[in-house]
Amino acid sequence: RHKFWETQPVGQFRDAADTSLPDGPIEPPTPLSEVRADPYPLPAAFEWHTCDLDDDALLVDLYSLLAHNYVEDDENMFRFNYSPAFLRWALKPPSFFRAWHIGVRAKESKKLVAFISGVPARIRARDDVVRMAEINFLCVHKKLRSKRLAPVLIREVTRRVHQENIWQAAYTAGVVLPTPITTCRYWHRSLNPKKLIDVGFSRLGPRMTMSRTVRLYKLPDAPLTPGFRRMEFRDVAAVTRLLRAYLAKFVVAPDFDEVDVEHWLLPQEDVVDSYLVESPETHEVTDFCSFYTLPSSVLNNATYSTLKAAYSYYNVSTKTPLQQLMNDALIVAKQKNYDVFNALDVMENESFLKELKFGPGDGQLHYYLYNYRIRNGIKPSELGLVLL
Ligand code: NHW
Ligand code: EN5
Repeated sequence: RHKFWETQPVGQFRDAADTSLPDGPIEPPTPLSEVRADPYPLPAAFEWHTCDLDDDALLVDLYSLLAHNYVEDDENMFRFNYSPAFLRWALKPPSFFRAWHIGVRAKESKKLVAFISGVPARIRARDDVVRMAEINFLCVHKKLRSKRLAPVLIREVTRRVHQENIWQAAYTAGVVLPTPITTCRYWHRSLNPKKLIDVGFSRLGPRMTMSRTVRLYKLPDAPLTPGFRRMEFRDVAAVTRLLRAYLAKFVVAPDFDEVDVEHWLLPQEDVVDSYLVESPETHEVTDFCSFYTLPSSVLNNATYSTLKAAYSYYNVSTKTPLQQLMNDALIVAKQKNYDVFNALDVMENESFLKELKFGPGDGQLHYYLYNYRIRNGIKPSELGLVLL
């Protein structure tokens, strides 16, 4: 059934019933001297190209490959449209490896036709903090599909990760592979319902008119919580403390330090946004919320070409109720002209989704670990990890 995945150190569907297998690495590391020294062979017309994301021309080539060939919804109405600035942010975190930004070009035209990437991360699974690669942006040009190029890209990124003495990885996909540690659902909160309906992202509910729908999703003009403000550089230490304490509650979560928080959570216009509540009395930072910006191209619509979507990222509440905090996040997203606010049912998100008028989407997101077994998997609410 899975000619490639059957050969890989991942939980196999046939082992699902075997409770004797322990949590942790599926196979031990091999000596670095035994890691294959040269790249896997590609079909003759293609060559590997390690990408330099500081090169604006390369970045635009990667942006275009993804803008035309990356993930679509099941009815091919929308396609993710990660911005160049977002890609640079996502692929150049602290201590990133340039060798993990792997392109495939046509030898003759030098056109970029496929890509896969990894970035380093420390991810905790139960009590075990593991150095991993987060694998993302696997893409093969539409004209080169179903030729078994994806397994070559995956083997090549695996080889380059192994060269750094890293033996585990985390990744997500909309498709089912052997074997998810958990399966999450996307939820969507309309901010601009008229546009969402016009482009076919959502539908007018039964017995609903457009004006009733617009009223249903109306939000206040400004955040309601006293002390709610945008995160600044001076907040990095306080946010790191809040986030570390919170993420400790989940079975699988990143192990963020201040350097990570500065990169992943300090606001960058139209890339990532973070807000916090600073107590007006004590000036203590008590709550935190964040979202990243990922527009989608609208395919085949005469009026609109893009949907501006915010995706819930990491949120921590210790004093302001999570629902109130997320309502303020919706308000700032609306102020900033986002059309929709998306969230997964991870962490404690279930506690506010229905109350804040999110509705379930038609997409799922499966989470995977490579070469790390978690017996029986976990629930979405036990997952403290959001990948971009
Ligand atoms: S998920 C988004 C993936 N990208 C897209 O969906 C974009 C649109 N689609 C495409 O570009 C986020 C192509 O359809 C792709 C497949 C390239 C997806 N993950 O070349 P063939 C990520 O980026 C398997 C993993 O003929 P294709 C996460 C499939 O099951 N495997 O197909 C990436 C089959 O294997 P099987 C996937 O359609 C994580 C084989 O590929 C997959 O031309 C990567 C068929 O290959 C997917 N999303 O190209 C794994 N989709 O065994 C990282 C299909 O079933 C693992 N396949 O026969 C860890 C590595 C690091 C380890 C370090 C220790
Ligand atoms: C990520 N790093 O399917 C890796 N999106 O629900 C790739 N549906 O936007 C992961 N089909 O439900 C890929 N509107 C997995 C996601 C791929 C993209 C995808 C789904 C997620 C999505 C929308 C549009 C569906 C269009 C037709 C959807 C309903 C919204 C409605 C709003 C009002 C309240 C009820 C729900």
